[in-house]
Amino acid sequence: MAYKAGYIALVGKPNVGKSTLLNTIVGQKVSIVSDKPQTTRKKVVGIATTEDYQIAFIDTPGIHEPHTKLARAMVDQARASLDEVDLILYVADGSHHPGEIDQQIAKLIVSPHQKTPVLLCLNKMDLLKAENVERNVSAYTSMFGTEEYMMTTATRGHNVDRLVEMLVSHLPERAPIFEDDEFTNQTSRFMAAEFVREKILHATRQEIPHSVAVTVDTWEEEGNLTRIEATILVEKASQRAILIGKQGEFIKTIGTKARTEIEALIGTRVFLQLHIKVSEGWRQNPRILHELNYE
Ligand SMILES: Nc1nc2c(ncn2[C@@H]2O[C@H](COP(=O)(O)OP(=O)(O)OP(=O)(O)O)[C@@H](O)[C@H]2O)c(=O)[nH]1
Ligand SMILES: [Mg+2]
Repeated sequence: MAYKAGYIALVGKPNVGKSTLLNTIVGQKVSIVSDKPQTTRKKVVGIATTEDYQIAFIDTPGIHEPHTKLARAMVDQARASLDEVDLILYVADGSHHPGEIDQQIAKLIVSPHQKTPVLLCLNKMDLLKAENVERNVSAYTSMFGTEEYMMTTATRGHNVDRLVEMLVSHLPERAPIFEDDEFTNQTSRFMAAEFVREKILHATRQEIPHSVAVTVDTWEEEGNLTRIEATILVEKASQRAILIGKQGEFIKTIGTKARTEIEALIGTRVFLQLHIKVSEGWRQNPRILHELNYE
């Protein structure tokens, strides 16, 4: 059989499991995951290669109602991906009936101007009550105008292989686009910053997750040691105090957890130094968003 390859955009609401699905299929953590909505901020390319196919997935920020310049940039990133791909996989929380935002996204991707085929992944099947299966499946399939769907539990890898089979059957015959050992297009620097941000998302609640950005300022390789200095940007002095914690314990724990993952990623020992900077309203500041590459 001829080789199949192509780009697939993962689109959906925040927190439905797009990044979890991507990491499971690629077999590596290429996109950070948390229970906080709007975890993914920039589109991420994750590549899955086998002897029969290669899929370059574009993981996009969840589409929602944008209230800040950062959020608007995130929604634009997701929208812009639609034209660049061979297929769109709409990922939904299948345990919930579709709502207003699903309806709005459906209008966006099932319009006459939009020619890319749409397939459905109804995730979080583990949370789906048996009596709601038919009702939810028919609501999503009719809303997105497709009978091609798969129910999955991304966290347990359940049905993910069948989902991939469904996707591959719709891909064009094409030679591989990327090298077979490439699993992402992101730089190690960017992934390191994301790992730090993920540890902060996991350890904090309320407004902090949305107020945080991370930049890598220096990256020096000395033999088997990589020295990394990164800055955590927050919006208020009170958030800075929370992140530092009693006697600096909080930030220390974040650093240790992130360092372990960065070491696994780049394969050297890592010395990670974290700084915290208060920058009021950075999410509305075009200059800072530009510096963070969020536009
Ligand atoms: N119960 C259950 N939880 C899941 C499943 N898939 C993902 N999750 C959880 O849902 C939360 C959100 O997962 P993400 O992969 O970050 O979701 P996302 O769609 O990428 O979210 P954004 O980046 O914010 O748009 C995490 O806590 C995951 O562990 C699933 O199949 N079942
Ligand atoms: Mg995500």
